[in-house]
Amino acid sequence: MTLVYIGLGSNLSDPESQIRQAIVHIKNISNSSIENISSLYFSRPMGPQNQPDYMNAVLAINTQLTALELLDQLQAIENQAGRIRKENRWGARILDLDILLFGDKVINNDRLTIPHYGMKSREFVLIPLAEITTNKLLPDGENISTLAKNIATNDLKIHSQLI
Ligand code: A4P
Ligand code: MG
Repeated sequence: MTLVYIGLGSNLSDPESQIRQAIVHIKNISNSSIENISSLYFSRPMGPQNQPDYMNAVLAINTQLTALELLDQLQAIENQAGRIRKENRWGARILDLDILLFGDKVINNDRLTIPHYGMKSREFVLIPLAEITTNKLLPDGENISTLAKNIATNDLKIHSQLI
């Protein structure tokens, strides 16, 4: 079993219900179980500002899948939500599911970069992640709670509870 952290984000087509629906689908992934779910957060867009605000959350699962098998499952859930992949970097999206951490593995291949390349600079990842972890270290030794405490909140707010 590997403890995995997944970041969820949405800013189109009723973001709150996209995230709630995604959690239902993640619950149904084989050989995996949900261990913890952060609050649902309201966040300001990173990247182009001419896009709606986001909803973000982080959840923890225990899985027997490999990282690539899990990525396939998460991309199927994104596609099922109607996600259309566009060229524009950091643009609006119905549903984004990112693998933040996969145990304490460091993975770099053509389909996966783990830890997620942007997680240390994103308040909408670090703050929900810190909510559901205690004194957890990244593979490079940095402490998630410390990173979360020191990052600018950029208006990040708890919107509601997911459990
Ligand atoms: N990939 C590599 N590593 C991973 C990983 N750890 N987890 C590959 C998931 N996928 C990973 O993904 C492109 C490819 O990345 C995948 O095929 C997979 O093999 P994608 O989901 O199509 O692309 P993306 O998510 O649009 O990538 P991009 O443009 O880097 O977006 P980001 O960095 O995810 O940022 N503002 C707020 N407030 N909240 C947000 O959630 N999100 C973004 C998107 C922009 N602004 C935001 C938010
Ligand atoms: Mg993504």
